[in-house]
Amino acid sequence: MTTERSLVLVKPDGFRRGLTGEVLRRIETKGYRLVALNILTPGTDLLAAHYAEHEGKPFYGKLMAFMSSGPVAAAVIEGEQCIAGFRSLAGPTDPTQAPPGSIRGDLGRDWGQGSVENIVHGSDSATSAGREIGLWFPRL
Ligand code: D4T
Repeated sequence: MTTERSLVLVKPDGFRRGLTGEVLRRIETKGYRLVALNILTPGTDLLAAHYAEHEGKPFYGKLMAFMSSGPVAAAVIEGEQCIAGFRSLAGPTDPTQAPPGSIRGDLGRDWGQGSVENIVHGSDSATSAGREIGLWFPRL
């Protein structure tokens, strides 16, 4: 087993609705360790780097507008298989389809805004985690 780190974001919808503590509670209750925490409103450069793989896609503009609409809570979490483990806690991308019990299923919904507001982001691979932690926590 190798200890992994993952980047978790409580997105602007989750932060605005006061759900940061609930998300962190689920992470800690699962048994993962919090390594770093920061509250910030991400700028365009950081978001463009974070979402580089989505540039040019039809939802890119709305995604960028949503993600820069207010503060996010960025966290680095740690634990064996925490990348897959947190993706499982979060549930699938679409909060309407995400099952009850998952963060997106319990806390998220479609607000009719045209952008997917789904409470959290979690890195999807070890490569992404390394890249994303470097972007959001350059001094870590
Ligand atoms: P993130 O990266 O935010 O954890 O989300 P996912 O890993 O679950 O989903 P993703 O990378 O496919 O999408 C990134 C981000 O874009 C939004 N999105 C996605 C959107 O607004 N419209 C869409 O059609 C899709 C596919 C939601 C998450």
